Amino acid sequence: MDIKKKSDKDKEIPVQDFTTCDATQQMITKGRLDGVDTAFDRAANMKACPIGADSACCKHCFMGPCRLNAKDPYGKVGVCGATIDTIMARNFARMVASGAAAHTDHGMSMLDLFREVVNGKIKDYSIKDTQKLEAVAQSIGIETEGRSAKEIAVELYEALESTYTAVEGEIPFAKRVPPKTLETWRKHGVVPRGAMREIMEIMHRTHMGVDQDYTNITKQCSRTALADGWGGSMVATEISDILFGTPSPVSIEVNMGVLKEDQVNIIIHGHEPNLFESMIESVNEPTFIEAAKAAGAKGINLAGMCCSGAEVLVRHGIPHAGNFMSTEAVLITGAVDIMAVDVQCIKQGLVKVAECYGTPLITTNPRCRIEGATHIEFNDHEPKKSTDEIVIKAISRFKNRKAKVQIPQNVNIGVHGFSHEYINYMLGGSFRGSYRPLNDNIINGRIRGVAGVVGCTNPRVKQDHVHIELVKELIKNDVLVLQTGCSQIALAKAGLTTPEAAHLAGPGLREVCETVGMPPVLGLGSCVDNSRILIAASEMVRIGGLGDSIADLPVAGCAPEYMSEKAISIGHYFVASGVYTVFGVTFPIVQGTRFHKHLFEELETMGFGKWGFAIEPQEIARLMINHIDKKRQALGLDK
Ligand code: XCC
Ligand code: SF4
Repeated sequence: MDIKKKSDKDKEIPVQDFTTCDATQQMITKGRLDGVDTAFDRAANMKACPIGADSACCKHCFMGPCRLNAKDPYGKVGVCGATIDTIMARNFARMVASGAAAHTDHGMSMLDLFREVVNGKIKDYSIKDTQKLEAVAQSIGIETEGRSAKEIAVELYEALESTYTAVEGEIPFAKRVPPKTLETWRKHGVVPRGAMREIMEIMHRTHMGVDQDYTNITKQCSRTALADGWGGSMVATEISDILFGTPSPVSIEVNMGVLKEDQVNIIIHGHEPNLFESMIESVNEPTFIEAAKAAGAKGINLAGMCCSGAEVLVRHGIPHAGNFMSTEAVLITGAVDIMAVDVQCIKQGLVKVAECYGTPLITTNPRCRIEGATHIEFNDHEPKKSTDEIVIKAISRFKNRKAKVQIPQNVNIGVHGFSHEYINYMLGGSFRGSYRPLNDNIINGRIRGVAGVVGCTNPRVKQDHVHIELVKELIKNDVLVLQTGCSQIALAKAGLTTPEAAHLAGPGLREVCETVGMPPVLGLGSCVDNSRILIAASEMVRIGGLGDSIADLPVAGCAPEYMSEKAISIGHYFVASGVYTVFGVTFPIVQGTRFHKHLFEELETMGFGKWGFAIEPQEIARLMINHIDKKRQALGLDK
């Protein structure tokens, strides 16, 4: 085992300051004894660069890099003359481009798979949900009456391909946007064409010496982010539902206690559901179950982490071992017999931790190889080939387990899988349900408004703490909370995704939850499933009584512990769609600048949503609730 020498400078922070997750605390403590450090320790020992944190530097050309002074932002310009506003807007635009690229590329992989399934070249997957296929097709004007699933699917594939490739016009899912919202987008020229075109244009415009008007750059940010939310992410969600099934509520075990000492434990971590779906098949092969037993195990135990986990948690009820800041911690248990990853949010630091405990770390995607990890490429055309090989490796690691195993016994049970279709059904009480009861409950004030609380965990703030305290405060104030991604797992571990958690809600929300039998906190899935929130918002507009556009709704969004560029893209597509969106931790901007004013105030006056920023959960809740109340007032709901 590789023992790390602590230098005097390394501060040993109490684990309670790192995370509120008890299991993760236990494992960081164990890791310290084993000489293993994690991103928590590294964050504590590496101060964030203050200039970068303010986005006050530019390295877009080699006359620089240029550093401006956040304390006197207009005192200086870059060598080329770029102002602080240009520099920050360009940096922001490239974050949006990267985040949008991640989601749209993920969506494109799903679409590639869909194409090969539809044309019969892939047989290991099939169309599982034809009802959803028809609904998605109809939503973009494809005729479904009297046609076979195959005919509809072929046409749907062709239409959705333009989400990526359209050089002009509007992406197909623009047809789902409430008319008034779409009108605002058209007026400002931000309706996206294909994502490839938008991302290419953003990279061009942020090159040295091109777009040097922060408002114009922001427009391209909006257009690109919308190509993510209403484009790539939405395609990822809808196609995954069609291929793997639309989620409906299931009771699920979450937390590190889902690992089993006497079983072969396999963890899948990353984002794209195809790997996981194939792994589910592999671990259920009788021959492998026999082999595991022959190796002395009681069986094979499959669990997910991060968004890969969130995808199958909502579709198949597969247990979830933890969110982003627990991925190193889970390896410290010594109980993980293999961790297989695909793309996004996979810390390079996992290699070292995995090595310490003799856990094979397997990369599977050609787009994501990691030095020191073993690569077993996953291919949609023969998916089982790689997942079978991974299972065999896991069994052999179980047989030869050398690391001392210590599994935290924490397990929490929650109900997840509230696709927007299901919310419709649940509230309407029939398959031809509707959002009418939700709107009615908002209008009559039982529900004050709806909040989306989403996104990552980040070692710069105490893991899960901001998510949990924020959500508690929101529901206490009768705000219904919708969740995705790592945030949803934080609340699941805190026990708030159960119907019983209704007792923590304010009287109005509690009554609604108790009547319907639903939790006050609804888990919708992974981060691409934020598109489900967009659809839910559009439905609320369509049903009526809450204004004509998404910007009129008494709703707000938040990513209180975000860390990724994807979160910036998500945040910006919510803003561009009309939602007030508050981010925590840090915001890459110099406060008090014109670009700051543009994002945090002016966008709203143009008919969009706007950005907000606060670190403390109580303060974030106050901002969100104030906004919800402002919208209620404007709708004349509270006299
Ligand atoms: Fe990654 Fe999606 Fe963030 Fe979690 S929430 S840390 S992006 S896994 Ni999406
Ligand atoms: Fe400096 Fe301008 Fe070059 Fe940026 S583009 S590094 S501000 S000279």
